[in-house]
Amino acid sequence: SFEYRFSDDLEQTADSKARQELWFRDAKFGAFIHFGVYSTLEGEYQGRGSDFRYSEWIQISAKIPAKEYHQVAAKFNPVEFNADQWAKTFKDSGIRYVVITSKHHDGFALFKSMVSDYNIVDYTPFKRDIIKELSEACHRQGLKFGVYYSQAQDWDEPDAPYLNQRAKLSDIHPELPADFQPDMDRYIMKKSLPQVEELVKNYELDLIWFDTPVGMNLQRVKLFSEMVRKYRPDCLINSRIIHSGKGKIEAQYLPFYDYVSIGDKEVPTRKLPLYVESPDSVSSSFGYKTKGECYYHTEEEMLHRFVHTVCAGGNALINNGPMGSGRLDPEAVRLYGAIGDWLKVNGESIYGTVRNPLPQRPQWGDISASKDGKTLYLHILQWPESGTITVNELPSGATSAVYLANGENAVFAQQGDSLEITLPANPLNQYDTVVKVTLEATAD
Ligand code: FUL
Repeated sequence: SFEYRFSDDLEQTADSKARQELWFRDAKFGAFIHFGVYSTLEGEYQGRGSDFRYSEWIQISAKIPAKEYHQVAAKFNPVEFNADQWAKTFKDSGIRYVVITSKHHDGFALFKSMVSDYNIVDYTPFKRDIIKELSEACHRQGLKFGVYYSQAQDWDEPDAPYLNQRAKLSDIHPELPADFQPDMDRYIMKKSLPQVEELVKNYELDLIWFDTPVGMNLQRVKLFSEMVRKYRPDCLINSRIIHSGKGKIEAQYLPFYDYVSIGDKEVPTRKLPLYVESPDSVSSSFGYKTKGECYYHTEEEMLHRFVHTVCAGGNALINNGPMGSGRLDPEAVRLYGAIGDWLKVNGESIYGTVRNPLPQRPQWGDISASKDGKTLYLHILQWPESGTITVNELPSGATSAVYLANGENAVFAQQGDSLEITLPANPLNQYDTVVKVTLEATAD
């Protein structure tokens, strides 16, 4: 059913609208990357922690004291990391932008930082700046590049807000005095704001992806947003600078970010007041996970989630978790490849499209449309036993219907504002057969 999760009457401010650059709206397909110290643990530490679905949370799920986690970090050596090969793999799969964890909640930075030596260059035998190499490689491939940065949660810093139920602050920092009083502003001024400054100054960012805004308020949001705008005015900012991904969007914060990241692995099913991106993943985790429960989507599920997201008017930022060695997860590469193969034939029904302009989502699949509203792309996701599909409440008559898979005309008949297409016996694509319907007049 079509539900509006966010209040429907919100107006975008002119300011935020101006920054929602076309590249982002047209791109539709992004690669999210969760990579860090946790990638080497694969979801388990000394027999603990694998019951939690996100492997990047291992420090909390296995209650690893910061001192011990540092020892794991000091051995992080992803020698198989190859930025050009990563970027090429993404590009070949039809991906248009990349967002990688520059610092996740564990506090470890994948870039050279003068602010804290707890970073890949200063703290590990690897010594190479992964963010720099990947930014350059992505831009060489014509991909947009962004970083995830956990601005509020930082388990390495006792001053950062700490709300985790699986481990107490004293499990992670047993050295703290019993009367320790955390001071979030001290953490922000000492580490997270200066690191964001380093990122926006040094890495040619097209996008910054904040996350888990515990303790954030208007004053803190302003600090981060203004820092980004000052050095990189065209760099897009996501809503998790203040909004967790669930619940109402508050108008007072709209000037400080550019688009909405909805909940983890949530597929949007309705219209939203701002441009939307869905943070999805090829598996039930974001970081690479082999221990405990972890499932991967099938190719069909992955492609259907992607298509529904685009037809609801959003981008799919689909995550892969590279292995601790620096190699991409072959399962992720395979799933990206399946989407990529489909996009090679059906890409015009995705890139640069807008959401389904009709009042309903059909039973057999979903609908995307060209910007001028004159072309509808019918995505047949469930091949109907009846051998026909119907589209109702069309704004005008159809002049042609063509299968993108083979360029052949589809057999169609019209009655009133309904269009019926008689399908061949078998799907032309096993996951999504697309019919391109051209209308006489614009839908609005
Ligand atoms: C969440 C984080 O806590 C997860 O680890 C992951 O990064 C996801 C995309 O956002 O809120």
